[in-house]
Amino acid sequence: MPLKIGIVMSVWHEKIIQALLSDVLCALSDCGVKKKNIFIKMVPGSFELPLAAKKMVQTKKVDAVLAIGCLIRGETDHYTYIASAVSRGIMQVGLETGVPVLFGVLTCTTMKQAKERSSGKKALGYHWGVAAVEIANKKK
Ligand code: DLZ
Repeated sequence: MPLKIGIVMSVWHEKIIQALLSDVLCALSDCGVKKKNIFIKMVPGSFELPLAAKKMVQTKKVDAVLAIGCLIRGETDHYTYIASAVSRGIMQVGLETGVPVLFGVLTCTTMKQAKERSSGKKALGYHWGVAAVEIANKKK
């Protein structure tokens, strides 16, 4: 059976997210995952990623889900609450469902850091795509 990969992604910091997604899709293609087996769902912000990941597992029967988001620290504690809730939530979905959910959420202090990690030498999207396929294959 071919691998089915779910992607849930936030619309906050859209350019960063699109750059990450582009590299993820490139990696999935290089790993032989067909477009028809990639399911993408957008959510308003990173806080909504865990629930979207859970729904993706339940409705699309995917072999792995990659949650993509970008959090940038602001002046208040808001970032800390969201980053903590999202990381725990994503892990919890994986533990509850048995389907791997990968943490593709940038947690940055500045926009410069986010740009560096979404495109260029330090970009993480391609790595996340390959990791999704590796862990999905292990699960199978
Ligand atoms: C509200 C908010 C803020 C301030 N910053 C970010 C961010 O940097 N990255 C992100 O993905 N989402 C942010 N959000 C939105 C929250 O994740 C969430 O969508 C709202 O609090 C509604 O639940």
